[in-house]
Amino acid sequence: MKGLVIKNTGSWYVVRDENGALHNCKIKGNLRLKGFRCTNPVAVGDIVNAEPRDDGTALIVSIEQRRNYIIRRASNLSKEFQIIASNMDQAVLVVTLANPVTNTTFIDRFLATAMAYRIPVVIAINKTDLLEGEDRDLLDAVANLYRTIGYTVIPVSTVSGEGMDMLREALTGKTSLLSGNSGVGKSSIINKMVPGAELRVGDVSQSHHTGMHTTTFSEMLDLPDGGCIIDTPGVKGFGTIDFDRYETAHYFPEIFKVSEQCRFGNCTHTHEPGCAVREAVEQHLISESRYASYLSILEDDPDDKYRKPY
Ligand SMILES: Nc1nc2c(ncn2[C@@H]2O[C@H](COP(=O)(O)OP(=O)(O)O)[C@@H](O)[C@H]2O)c(=O)[nH]1
Ligand SMILES: [Mg+2]
Ligand SMILES: [Zn+2]
Repeated sequence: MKGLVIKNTGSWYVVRDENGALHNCKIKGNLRLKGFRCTNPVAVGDIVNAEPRDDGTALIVSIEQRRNYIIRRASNLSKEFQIIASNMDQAVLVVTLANPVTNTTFIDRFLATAMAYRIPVVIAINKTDLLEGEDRDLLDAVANLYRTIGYTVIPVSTVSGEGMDMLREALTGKTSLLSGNSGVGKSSIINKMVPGAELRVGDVSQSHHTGMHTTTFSEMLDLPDGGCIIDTPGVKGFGTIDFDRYETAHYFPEIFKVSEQCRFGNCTHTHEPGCAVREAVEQHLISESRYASYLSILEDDPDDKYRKPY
């Protein structure tokens, strides 16, 4: 039997076969030994082959090649990784400009990491109902900044309904990973998009454990018009992918573009003479917040890159 892993409940996986039937599956013991050190060799989004057992459950014996996947450290001090999800078409990053304010460094690190994983990102700016006057101008500025770089930005509110149709359109027919800090409204968005989902809203208990040894039970939720959302409660983002720090600029498209004009081919855009990137920041052609995020990734301790709980 071949099927799609739609839920991970710890030791059990729910697999939907090609006829739409659901199977409770365990993993065959020796599957754990293959590949890199990983606490969960099978992830939501995986296409797996499973062998039925007498008791009605099945045993996952192999995993089809993944189109993509994202990982994070299983815990702060662990050398083991956890695969969060696989075979995604895009990630939807939910951010807020009020209650709570999403840090721009978090946004930019997420975008850079997703680009390194080659996963397109749609930015949903939620809670726009809370923004009035000057805060509306801030919303326009932030949306404009990321649109100029090439991202799709959708201002939304689960309260007023603003942007919900546009977000639904962006989700339809695709497998989307829903990410973002605790409290930004991910569960509220799922409840609007997935009829009958009824996820708990305002539950922040998960966030206390972020960075500690939490096991994440991810789930795929079907959308009424096709496609699905992957919900990974307790996971805000993912650790920086293992890219060479000198490649950081590759994942900031507007910085990368300007860097062609730098005097030196190996310019890090920090101190070098003839740096076109620093020039562009001074002329406000590259945003200061984006440049600051770029520098913050450059300054990461290479041995510590999966540890930041962002
Ligand atoms: N004002 C406002 N509050 C919202 C909106 N969406 C969600 N919330 C509230 O934000 C809090 C966190 O929402 P939740 O969906 O649990 O966020 P999650 O932690 O990302 O899953 C809850 O109190 C929600 O009622 C919105 O569009 N506007
Ligand atoms: Mg939630
Ligand atoms: Zn430079």
